[in-house]
Amino acid sequence: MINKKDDFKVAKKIIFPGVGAFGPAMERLKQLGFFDLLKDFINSGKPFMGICVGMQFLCEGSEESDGVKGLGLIPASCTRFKADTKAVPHMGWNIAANGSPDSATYINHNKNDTKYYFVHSYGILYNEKSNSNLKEWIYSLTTYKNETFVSSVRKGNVFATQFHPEKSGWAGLKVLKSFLETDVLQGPEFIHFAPLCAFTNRIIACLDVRENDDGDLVVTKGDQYDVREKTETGSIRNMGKPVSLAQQYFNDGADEITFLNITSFRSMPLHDLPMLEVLKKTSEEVFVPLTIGGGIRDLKNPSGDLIPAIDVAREYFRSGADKVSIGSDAVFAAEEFLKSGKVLTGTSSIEQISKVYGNQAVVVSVDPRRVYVSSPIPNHTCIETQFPGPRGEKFCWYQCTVKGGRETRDVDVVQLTQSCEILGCGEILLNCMDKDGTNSGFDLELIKLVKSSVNIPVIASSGAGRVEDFHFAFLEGVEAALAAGIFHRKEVPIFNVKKYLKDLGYSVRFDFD
Ligand code: 1PR
Repeated sequence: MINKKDDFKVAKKIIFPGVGAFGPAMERLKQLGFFDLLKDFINSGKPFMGICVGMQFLCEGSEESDGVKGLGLIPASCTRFKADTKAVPHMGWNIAANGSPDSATYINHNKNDTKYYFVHSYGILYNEKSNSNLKEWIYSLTTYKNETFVSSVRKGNVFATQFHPEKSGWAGLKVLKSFLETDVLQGPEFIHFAPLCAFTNRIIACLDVRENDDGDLVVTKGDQYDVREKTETGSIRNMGKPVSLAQQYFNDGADEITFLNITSFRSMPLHDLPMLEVLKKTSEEVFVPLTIGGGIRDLKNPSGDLIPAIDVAREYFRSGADKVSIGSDAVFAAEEFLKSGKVLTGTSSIEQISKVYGNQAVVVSVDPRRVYVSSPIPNHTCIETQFPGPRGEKFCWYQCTVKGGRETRDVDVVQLTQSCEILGCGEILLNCMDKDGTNSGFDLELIKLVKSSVNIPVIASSGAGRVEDFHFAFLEGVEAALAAGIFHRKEVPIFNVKKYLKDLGYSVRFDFD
């Protein structure tokens, strides 16, 4: 681990897993005095591997942070994906393809089944004509809908991936192992071709975590957010231990794991965040992206000092989280934003965290519930529903809630998600209080409404009961679908969901390599 400048002298190989936005990452490297030391290390001919921003660092610059210079080794700049026909960031699993059959020294190019985890809005976009000067660098290409980009580079002692091998399951660990164990880095000249898009729809396992009445941290599961047994004791439902369940879902093939600390609306001092330990232990054994939600906001410690949300998030990232999910605080931020006439102040938790860690690191978790009305109302986006309300109302709007659904606010789901996208969130976790725990299928009308309102990825959540439900959600265009109850109760294994989707022709990730 490189902690100080002297560590560069003894390092034999360096892996630089850069995270965050390009500008702040480069600034931080310079502040630490590491920018030039990395340059010297690479020039010395010792093996270097960059990951994500660690790869972009090798470029001349990035559209993400105008005027900030990278190392300039790769003769290219990173540009933003176009959100014309697809969600941005490119967040999920995709292939890294190469036309040379014998070039699989590091990456499994040959089997189009091998998928790696990507999460980025910027990259080295590729087209055959303009990128002829990149020829000697390109090691693999990946296509995301209508754009192809360079997903890894390799030249001399330098190897770098835009995807995250450390989050790409066993396939990714093989990439890291090859880099660590292989000394000869020169390979044959590669044949470049733009591969077909193999972007997968993600299947996410969600673990709602809280203390039970005995003070143990357990995974629980609610019915429309009520997590107590319907018995006389009314104890908290206990579905298992957070770390071991996460391990199980990783082994079962979950593409991502989400932990939600569901009682975090209670005040918590920074040093006592219960999920930090869960994340540390999980990230030692689980090699897919981890999202943590619950209590991501400005906190006060017992002495009354303010701890900004960015510091809270930093603790979680350091403990192994890849994304943080913001619930209640996103609703309050959206209210402020709308009230101010859409002024960006930079002070909301979404803005604080996305500025440093990038949009892709900030998820907004939405807890809406239906409000039925007999005709459309002026201040909220209403839909005509196929499932009329209790008094036959033909319209409804989706009201946002905070504090685990305990309090409703005068913000609808379109206002919330659109505001949060502008504030800098990179993904929407779309729960639905009416559907949660019902096994009756996702609220497809809600999904359609939100999906058509934002350009960022949307995760369908709440209500999954059968493998078919995932297909129906994906037909509405969501990038991912999440379930809890059916996985915890072992009613529908993750494998069955993926097998069903694959048989229907979806691109799906199986990590059997
Ligand atoms: O407000 O930033 O502290 O975040 C709190 C987080 O905790 C929010 O993301 C909120 O959704 C979540 N939360 C709070 N209370 C509950 C509860 O259940 N009492 N869980 C709760 C929300 C919804 C999903 C669930 C899916 C799938 N749970 O996470 O896993 O609905 O369930 P299903 O497949 O069984 O239908 P903050």
